[in-house]
Amino acid sequence: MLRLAVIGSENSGKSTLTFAFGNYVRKQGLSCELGNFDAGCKRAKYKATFDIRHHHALSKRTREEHVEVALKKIYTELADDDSVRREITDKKASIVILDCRGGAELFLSNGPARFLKRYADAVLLVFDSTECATESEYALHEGLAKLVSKATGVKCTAVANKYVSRDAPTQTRLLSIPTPIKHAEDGVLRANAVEGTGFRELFKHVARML
Ligand SMILES: Nc1nc2c(ncn2[C@@H]2O[C@H](COP(=O)(O)OP(=O)(O)OP(=O)(O)O)[C@@H](O)[C@H]2O)c(=O)[nH]1
Ligand SMILES: [Mg+2]
Repeated sequence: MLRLAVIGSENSGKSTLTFAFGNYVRKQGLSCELGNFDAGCKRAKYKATFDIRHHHALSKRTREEHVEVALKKIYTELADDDSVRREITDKKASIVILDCRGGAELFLSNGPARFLKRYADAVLLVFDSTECATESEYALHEGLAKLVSKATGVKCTAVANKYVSRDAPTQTRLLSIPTPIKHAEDGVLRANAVEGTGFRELFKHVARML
């Protein structure tokens, strides 16, 4: 079984990717379960077989403390919570995707890093490629993924989401029709969670770790 944690900044498309890639994994003949690890999630985007909101509510804590502080505490508590960890480890699916709240910076700190170390076998650091003006921003996320790997001991790979190939004709890009996504030479995977493109490479990447 592979526990795949999805992390990344707000609105990068973590939940959409979790749901769509989960369906893709099932189409490849593997069983896949989804876990919501966003304690502040207001509306679920998919049917999760694990929901952190049954254990921790972010809104209760944020009345008294800053959201980042509250998140750190939740992940720190989870890291040592063997009963919750067992709920994930005991799943029978080939792949369990953990849709986590928080970006690379959060998971570089002690408690959250230990959470990933104990709950995940691999991590995807999702970022919004439409917010990247230059290739160097891809390199930045690739670097952040490496730092997460180092801090957690779990392999973390950057995924440029909302990606539409720049080689696509203008009209294709404007209409956002699925375009073939070139193999990532730079170690950053490309995907478009809405169009479902880039999933073949992403699946190959994940399957190598099974
Ligand atoms: N065009 C495009 N839109 C996307 C893609 N993935 C996600 N979105 C949109 O981006 C928005 C945010 O997606 P979510 O999946 O909620 O992102 P998230 O990272 O889970 O967000 P939070 O949990 O709120 O931090 C939604 O409006 C999605 O429809 C994509 O690949 N392409
Ligand atoms: Mg989400």
